[in-house]
Amino acid sequence: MANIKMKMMLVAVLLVVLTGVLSLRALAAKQPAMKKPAAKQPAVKKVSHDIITIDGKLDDWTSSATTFEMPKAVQDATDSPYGKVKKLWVTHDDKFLYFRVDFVNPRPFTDATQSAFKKGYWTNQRFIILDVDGDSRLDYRSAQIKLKKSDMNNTYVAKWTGKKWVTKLWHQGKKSKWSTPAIGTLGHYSKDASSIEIRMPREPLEIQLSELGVQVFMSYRDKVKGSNKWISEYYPSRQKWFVYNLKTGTTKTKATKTKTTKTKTAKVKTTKTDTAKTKTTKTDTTKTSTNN
Ligand SMILES: [Ca+2]
Repeated sequence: MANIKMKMMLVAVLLVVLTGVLSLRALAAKQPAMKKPAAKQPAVKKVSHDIITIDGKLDDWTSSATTFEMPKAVQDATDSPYGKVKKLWVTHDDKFLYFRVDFVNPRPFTDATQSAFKKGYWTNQRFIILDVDGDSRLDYRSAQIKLKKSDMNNTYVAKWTGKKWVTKLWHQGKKSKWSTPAIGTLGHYSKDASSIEIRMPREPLEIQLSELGVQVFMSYRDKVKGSNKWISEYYPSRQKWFVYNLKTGTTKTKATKTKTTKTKTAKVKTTKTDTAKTKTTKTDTTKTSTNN
């Protein structure tokens, strides 16, 4: 009798211990899932020294920014001298992406107020095109616009929905969440009009990868020095992208398969580092796509 009682007690004790162990394990298994943050943006290298003020003054662009030289073949083939781009600069901090475009020739403004272009020159001033999800198809583009009683230094960002362009980030002064100087989109030509610096907030762009595809886009019509037709010129080309790495702040060569043409692009890993000049890494990007 006593023996049976003992056995029953032992079983009871074992059950209690087992239940305890199981519930502890269940708790342990649950904990990491509960602690897991909603990872939206990729980890970012701290570049606290890269705070760029968008004011048209370029002295805050330091050697830590990544630079991309424009392909000579594209430069040489432009419709007008105003389509020629020299260099793209890209940098970022935890809140913003910063771009600077250096033109071969200053923008043909009528005067220093930068509020109008010379007769016979029209442009959309859409300089930056972004691919933020790695499919080598455009997602966003910047645009400069002239507002009433203002110059051309107003910037907004449009999103390509797959069918049409919609304004994603409004320019300053608009009643919109991202339209304040502290957190919003900004752009400003340099005083001599041969460069422009542009800032975009990262959060609303829903950047999914640490690698950003960037193109410089020149859209204009030049009656005086060009063919008087609307022209679209892309750097490095319509099919190729400069790739900027948000994690490292440097570039990496990347080739992707296109969704539309299913053409397999050869993977080219040619990363040249120019140690003499700056810390930048130049890249031969071969991301192929069919843009809209
Ligand atoms: Ca500046």
